[in-house]
Amino acid sequence: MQRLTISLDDDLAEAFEELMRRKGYVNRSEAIRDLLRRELGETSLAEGAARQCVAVLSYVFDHHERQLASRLTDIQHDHHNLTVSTMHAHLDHANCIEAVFLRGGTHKVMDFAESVKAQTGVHHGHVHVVPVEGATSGGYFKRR
Ligand code: NI
Repeated sequence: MQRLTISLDDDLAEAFEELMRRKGYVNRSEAIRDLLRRELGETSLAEGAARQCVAVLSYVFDHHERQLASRLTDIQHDHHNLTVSTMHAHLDHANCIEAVFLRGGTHKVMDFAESVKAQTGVHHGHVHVVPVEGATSGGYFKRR
């Protein structure tokens, strides 16, 4: 564990305190650690350094849409090596929400997510990709 001392302009320090309040952080170190982890993860994904990932794909769809529900199931079966689990909830008479847990090569996972989001009748598609490192060294995630 290393201790860092950082200097911030007053405006930035106040904005940071406000951000912490809004997000519910009670300690600055944890807020800074989360900001750093997110930036490191996004940089790693953007640079293509993270070959493996875990991800959650979520979307809303109308199950009355012609053949959509079975098409979505078919797409998941076609990529059974990527799909770990799917959670489904019936929101109202017509709409369903699904969360699909994915694991595998980052490009494959992202291509799969985009193909689902692009289906006619799929709305509010969003994928949260978490880069995985050190998968071969016993731990799934590098501790940082
Ligand atoms: Ni449903």
